[in-house]
Amino acid sequence: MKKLTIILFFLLISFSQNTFASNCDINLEADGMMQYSVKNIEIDSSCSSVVINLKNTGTLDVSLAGHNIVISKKSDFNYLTSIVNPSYGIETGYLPEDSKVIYKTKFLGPNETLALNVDPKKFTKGEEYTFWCSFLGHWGVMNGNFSVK
Ligand SMILES: [Cu+2]
Repeated sequence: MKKLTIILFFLLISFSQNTFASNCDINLEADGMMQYSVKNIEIDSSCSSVVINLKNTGTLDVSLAGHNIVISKKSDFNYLTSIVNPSYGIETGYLPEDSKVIYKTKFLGPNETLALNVDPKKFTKGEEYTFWCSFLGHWGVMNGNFSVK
């Protein structure tokens, strides 16, 4: 009986860890049709950090159709898209340093991946955020809702 209790205890522990991980570990794909695989990202404020794993599943070279992820307030989206400029380069996501950018990554080419570490404490519950791709011509369709619960 004691053995069974111990086994059940470890099953419970591993189950709760799996449940926890799914909230703190998000897989996001960006494809050749300028689509993200996920349109809504809700992170859990109980995660000490959240990892967003981004993969470009498209086939076009990064200079023709790179994909990345930028996270900002929805209310800053129009301003930030207006300052996108390729002269800033692939590594910067065509964006300068700006306090309205909460997170941004470089552009990925075909089959490239990256892991973005996100601190839930940088976000306010109830505020509307958006994640989007800052490649020219992409953010009109490549965007989704981002929130913290
Ligand atoms: Cu893109």
